[in-house]
Amino acid sequence: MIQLKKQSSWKKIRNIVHWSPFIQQFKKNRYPWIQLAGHQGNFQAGEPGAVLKKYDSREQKAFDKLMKDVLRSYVPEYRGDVLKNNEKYLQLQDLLCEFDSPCVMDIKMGTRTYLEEELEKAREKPKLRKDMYQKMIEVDPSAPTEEENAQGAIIKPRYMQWRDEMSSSTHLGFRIEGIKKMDGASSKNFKKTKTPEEVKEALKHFVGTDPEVYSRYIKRLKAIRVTQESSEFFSAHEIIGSSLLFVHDKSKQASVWMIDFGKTNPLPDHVKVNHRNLWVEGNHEDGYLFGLDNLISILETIEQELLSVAERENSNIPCE
Ligand code: I3P
Repeated sequence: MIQLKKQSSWKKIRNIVHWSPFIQQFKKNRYPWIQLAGHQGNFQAGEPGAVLKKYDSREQKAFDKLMKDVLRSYVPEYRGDVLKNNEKYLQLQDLLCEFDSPCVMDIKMGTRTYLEEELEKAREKPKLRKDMYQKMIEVDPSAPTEEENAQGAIIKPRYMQWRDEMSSSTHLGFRIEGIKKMDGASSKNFKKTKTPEEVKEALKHFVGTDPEVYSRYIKRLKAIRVTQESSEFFSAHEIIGSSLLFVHDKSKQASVWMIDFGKTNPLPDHVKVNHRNLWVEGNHEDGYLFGLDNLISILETIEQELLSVAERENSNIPCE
């Protein structure tokens, strides 16, 4: 493990950062790094061009394998572990540093966001969560059962299943977790963004109206999909709660990476998944590729609509 060197004065200055739930800004706002989803407080500024993510042994193992897999170019580079203030971190490539005022979107992939082992654990030892009950009634006060209302608490799998069902996860195999626009405004208000139409509107809000940016995103997503289909890592893991991070900027640079492997588990020896089949407990299917197929198809629909509008405008045919 690398032990971080004593800080230089430059690093000290750099580390005097402003923390907010979603935005950490330094270098006079020129180098924003945003945590759109996931656990707050999990990240720290790293060496230039790197971020530090709180160590998690499952995620570390996944990154270790990914660095030797065909998917390597589609995930942030893993640069080993570091100790900072007695806390262990994974040092990861900062995906945003090449962009100028980037727009960022986090899309959580899959038809479910809990591992099969979480269900087993909850059955053996059910643990009531007041915070999850609160989060549930904030979105839908009518969602809890009478019993849950009386307890003022729910168990985690119940919350996670409700969350997947309320959003587009269960039906489309992905959901928008957060969006940060160029001006810095960020939103995580997508818990009820569920139908293809609603998702389409949110994607349009994020990408805008330039077909070229859609085309770059679609190209990259297709490259990710074809690589996943041939990846040893991808075929040997249940990939839960993992996201695709979308980044573009005003120069029309646009790219996507796979991130967040804290709930990516090696499959038991005898189990095979294709990431598209329906999940039934025991088959470990995660619906990742089912979601990616849907996501690509929605982006292609938007791109086609924009291209037809442009064509009509160019040929001066009046709109219907
Ligand atoms: C959280 C979200 C996270 C989950 C977290 C939930 O709900 O589902 O994925 O962490 O569980 O609270 P929400 O997005 O509605 O805020 P894990 O994926 O790590 O389980 P937690 O509170 O137990 O960390």
